[in-house]
Amino acid sequence: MNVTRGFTGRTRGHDPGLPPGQYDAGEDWPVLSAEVTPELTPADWSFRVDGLVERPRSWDWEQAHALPVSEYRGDIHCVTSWSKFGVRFGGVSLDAFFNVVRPHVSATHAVAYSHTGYTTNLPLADLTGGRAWIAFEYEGKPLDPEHGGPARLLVPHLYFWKSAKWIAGIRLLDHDEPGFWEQNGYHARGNPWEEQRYSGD
Ligand SMILES: Nc1nc2c(c(=O)[nH]1)N[C@H]1C(S)=C(S)[C@@H](COP(=O)(O)O)O[C@H]1N2
Ligand SMILES: [Mo]
Repeated sequence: MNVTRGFTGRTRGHDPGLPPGQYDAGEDWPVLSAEVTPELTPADWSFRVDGLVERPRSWDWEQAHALPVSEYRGDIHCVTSWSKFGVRFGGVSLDAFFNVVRPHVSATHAVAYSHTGYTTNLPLADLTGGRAWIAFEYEGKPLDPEHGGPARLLVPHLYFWKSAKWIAGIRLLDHDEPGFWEQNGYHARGNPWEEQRYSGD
């Protein structure tokens, strides 16, 4: 992750931190929502992990905040071609939730769903190993409602549509099940470094 970029200055021309077909949005952080931003307070929020797990369970705001804090510093990439460098999110690693529910060996895929009904599918392997978070904070402040606050999924190594805002839960499955954008032609995995934008890429 290019955490030193802010100190060294950006290179003109091709930036090695920029996946193919992306541009640097600089300070801008565009809002992309298929839904109206919900009025969701921390008191209303909950997060559930179920499906192919040993012990399905839900966490409320306080319970989720009792888990170890974990931070992401790095870049994010939207399929509409903007990227942001060197952002900082605070939250809890999904590993901490999975340690409690214990995914079954048969679990290979996941569907993440929002309190609004938005869904997105991912390989389970993309949610483990310290690469995915339930994020509550951006740059040290509570996540803005339009960016998914009070809590969103964060899977920064994949295109940002996988990072479901207003995250409500993750269901583990033994097969892949297309989510909202994936049913509309977007890629099942969405790796920006391989430009997996649309199904067939
Ligand atoms: N619930 C929900 N989550 C969502 C979306 C959405 O429409 N609804 N859009 C996705 C897309 S396409 C992107 S690029 C990012 C946008 O996040 P931002 O609005 O914070 O930039 O959220 C993703 N998560
Ligand atoms: Mo996006």
